Amino acid sequence: MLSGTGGIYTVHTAAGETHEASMRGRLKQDGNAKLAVGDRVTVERDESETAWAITEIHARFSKLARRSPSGARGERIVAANIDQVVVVFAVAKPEPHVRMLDRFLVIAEGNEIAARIVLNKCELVDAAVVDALAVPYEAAGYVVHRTSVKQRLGLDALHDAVAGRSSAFTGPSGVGKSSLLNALYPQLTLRIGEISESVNKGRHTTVGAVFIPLTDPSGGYVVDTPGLREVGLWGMPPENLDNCFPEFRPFLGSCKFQDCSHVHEPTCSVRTAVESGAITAARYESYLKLHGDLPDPNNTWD
Ligand SMILES: Nc1nc2c(ncn2[C@@H]2O[C@H](COP(=O)(O)OP(=O)(O)OP(=O)(O)O)[C@@H](O)[C@H]2O)c(=O)[nH]1
Ligand SMILES: [Mg+2]
Ligand SMILES: [Zn+2]
Repeated sequence: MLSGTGGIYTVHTAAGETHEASMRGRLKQDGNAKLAVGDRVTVERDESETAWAITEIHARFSKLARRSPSGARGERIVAANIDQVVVVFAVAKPEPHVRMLDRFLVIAEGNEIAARIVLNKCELVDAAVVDALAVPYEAAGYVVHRTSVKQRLGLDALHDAVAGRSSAFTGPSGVGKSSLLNALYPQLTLRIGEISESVNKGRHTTVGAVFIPLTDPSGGYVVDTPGLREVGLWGMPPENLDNCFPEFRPFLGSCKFQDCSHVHEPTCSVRTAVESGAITAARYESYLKLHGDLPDPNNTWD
């Protein structure tokens, strides 16, 4: 399922055709709420033989979910059946916020989906500034792509990384997600935002996630998602957060306390690793901030 609004869904078939389909009656009650872009579905001609109906939603191998915005209960599924999340930030215009980058990464890790990072608009600042941003993430084990759509830098490597896979492009508004996809696949004509230079604030140009089949010989899909101003971690238990920082993993389990939060406990291997430089201070600070923000698990309403 590529996209859908108002109960009409665009479905891409194995034969390469696209159909507009609605949900078959018995699936309707709960199906409309559950269907996400990327879902694999079965379609059949409906009773009238003129339209298509979705008759079955298949199990997902992955889902990218985040917490529903402001107060609403439950999770919002951004996309289903994703192989990797491509977290896009601009090195300038808009200014990158590493705390927010860390939240995007934690969401991917929490959903057990591989993540890579794109730092776009690299032509706007010195290479040293880009490196300063990139190095902590490379140290954490992430691939960091340095790109410029404007100067067509780094696009070949990014193309190789998305060909043949299903990739969700996420990140704040105005960083160039749609621009990158258009540059990688010139047949795409995704809408690009015109950032007002004076305000320097991205208006949300992309509305609603769209699954896009790639014309690469190796196939694959990309998902262009609307930029997020704020990313809420869905109801993640605080004790799972440490595992969402891949560079913490070698140290987990060797703290003095088995349920160590790595915040204040004595003889904590994570904090020792921060002191020795094996974990960067910036990433540890993000961990502390996120840990403090996560709701108390005893508050069952959240
Ligand atoms: N200087 C510079 N500007 C870029 C680059 N890539 C994209 N832009 C500009 O950044 C602005 C936003 O680009 P979009 O592709 O619409 O950004 P987006 O991330 O898709 O934004 P949303 O759809 O709102 O989430 C546009 O004015 C682009 O022309 C780049 O490499 N360098
Ligand atoms: Mg966009
Ligand atoms: Zn610890």
